[in-house]
Amino acid sequence: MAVRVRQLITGRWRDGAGPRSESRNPARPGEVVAELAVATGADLDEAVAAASAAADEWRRTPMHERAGVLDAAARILDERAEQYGAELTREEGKTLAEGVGEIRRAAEIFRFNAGEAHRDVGEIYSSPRRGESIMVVRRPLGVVAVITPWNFPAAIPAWKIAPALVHGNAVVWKPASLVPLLAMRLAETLTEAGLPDGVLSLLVGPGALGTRMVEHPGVAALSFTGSTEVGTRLMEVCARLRKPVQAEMGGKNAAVVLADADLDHAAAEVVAGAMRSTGQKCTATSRLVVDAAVEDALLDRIRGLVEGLRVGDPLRPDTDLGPAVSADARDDILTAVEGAVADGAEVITGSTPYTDGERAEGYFVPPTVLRLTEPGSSVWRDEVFGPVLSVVRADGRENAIRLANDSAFGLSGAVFTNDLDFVLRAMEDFHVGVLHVNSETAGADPHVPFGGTKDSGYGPKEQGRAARDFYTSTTTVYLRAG
Ligand code: UN1
Repeated sequence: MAVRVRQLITGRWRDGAGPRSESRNPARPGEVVAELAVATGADLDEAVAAASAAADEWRRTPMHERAGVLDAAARILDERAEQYGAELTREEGKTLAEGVGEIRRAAEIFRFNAGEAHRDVGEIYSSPRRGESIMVVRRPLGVVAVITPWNFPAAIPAWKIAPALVHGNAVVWKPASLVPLLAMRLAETLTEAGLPDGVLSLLVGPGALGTRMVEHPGVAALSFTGSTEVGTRLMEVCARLRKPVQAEMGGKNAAVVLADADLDHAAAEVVAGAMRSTGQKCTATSRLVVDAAVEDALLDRIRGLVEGLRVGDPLRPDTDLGPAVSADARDDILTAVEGAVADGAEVITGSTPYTDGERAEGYFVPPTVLRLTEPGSSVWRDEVFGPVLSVVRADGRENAIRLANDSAFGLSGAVFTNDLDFVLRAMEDFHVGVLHVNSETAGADPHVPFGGTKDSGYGPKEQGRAARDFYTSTTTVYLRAG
């Protein structure tokens, strides 16, 4: 039943030189999903050498031809969305609809980036000198390292790898060890689509391999998504070696609901933002700031919706909430909830661990809503990365904005109101990289910039046209006839 996962090195599929590893189904931990031998530093050296050798030919390949590979990959992903989506669900634990949806989303990301070949435009400036013009040309960075998390095993790698490739870079990719099967599926898709040997390498291995990858003299830059802790460490390596870095990290995203909001709509969006994908998104809604006048009415609605969520095997089509990704993740979430309750949080719903049946056997956690008497506790400050929503009451708009900004993070935020004045105020004063007005905090369209501020993000934004700024460097050319 388990799939044999191989590494992609020098264009060949083969075992890593390291020890055996596996991934398991978090809904049924007895079930091994994938088996592999992990990659080592020697594998990395070979991959980077092959990438460096392939990079020159790849960057000289017309952008439209590079885009053709991404278009073909998008078609393959669309054809296999059901199969790969089910595999994603088995390996990561999000629901089947979310798993299949994520594969289709990765296809859409490939298609958008293929379209960049039609849209690539440059800059020409007037010159103060006769007979001269000034232009800006772009070149790829060379071999870039891509390090990705387990929570979006297809979409996040797609939105890093696709722009890297279309702008002419070669890629060495280290995905999270929890999702090797999906990583292989994505890399297989690109090789089947015609990507030349060596342009992409897949290396599944321990965290230390990621550090080595970034330190490797053959690697020019890093695009990272993951925890703020690991991201900061890798950013320090990049700064020391003067390599460009783009890091997407944690979030502690707030939704603000004012008294004039449509409460049914706000409740549904807040619950979706907090609970979809078991809250395991850096864009998930984890804080709710609600105007005192509607606090009880909103919490009644939220409680009703959360208690209606069906928690169970994510492969069943009627499941709303799958498990946490691992035993450690489950334990961390439960510990955070216990700590909050010990600190005096009131449980609106959830919090009691499952003790029997399939939900105790798998890494399931109950969707939980906590009312805090005041902000500042750990569950308010620290990322929980699970289906846990912490609620505080706001007295007035000033106070609501202040509470929303009361975080070291600044990835996404939401405001629910029809008050244009407040919306305009939020656009200026709510310090987030992504602001939703009357919709939930998660989500990232492929054609628009994505990324956070404060502790959530560092370096140029991802996705859309913004991706080019990271994956290319510019030369300003003063051009005159000789
Ligand atoms: C989304 O909200 O659909 O790791 C994407 C994360 C984010 C991506 C979120 N970098 O959860």
